[in-house]
Amino acid sequence: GHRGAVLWLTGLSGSGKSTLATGLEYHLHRRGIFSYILDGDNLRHGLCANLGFSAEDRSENIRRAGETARLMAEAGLVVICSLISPFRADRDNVRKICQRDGIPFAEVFINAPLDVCESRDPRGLYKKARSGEIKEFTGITSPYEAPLAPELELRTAEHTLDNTLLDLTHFAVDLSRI
Ligand code: GGZ
Repeated sequence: GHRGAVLWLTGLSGSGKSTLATGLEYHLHRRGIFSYILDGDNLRHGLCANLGFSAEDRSENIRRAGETARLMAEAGLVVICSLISPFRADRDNVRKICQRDGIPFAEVFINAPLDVCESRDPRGLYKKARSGEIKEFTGITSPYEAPLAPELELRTAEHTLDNTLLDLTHFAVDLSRI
């Protein structure tokens, strides 16, 4: 068996959060651990559909994702949150919300240099941010506050996906171990 927990993946667009979240879900499932992914891009089509990318809206986005994660973790799931979550104060707030209820919480810094993320540019968003077509884009025209003391840091530009995924999976298994 395992207990509910919240893994909070934070990092730039293109840093590898969604890829790692999907891979982690697969590996946890193979070990009989029930998980669920809360992805920023996904939530913004439903629960957070009325939110944009101003600092205020991002904070509210993180608050809603965090409260949802807490509820799902209370139900026993390992919740994998994949959001840029650029502000320290917002991430600290989610940590408090979870820890207040005795839910294991871990901030996981998906760390890749901006130039690497920008060269990946899977959806062409960095290009649009550079041309001014997208405003307030994280890393270009909106800040990203890197975690100061994350429980785990993964440097995705320096390691293979398989190795990073193994590290993340072992960490998640430990966090949810009863
Ligand atoms: C950052 C943006 C923006 C702006 C659209 N800034 O990498 P993606 O494309 O596929 O996923 C990103 C997603 C970010 O949503 P989050 O909810 O994770 O952001 S936050 O935690 O800051 O609230 C990105 C896309 O939306 N996207 N416009 N201006 N990312």
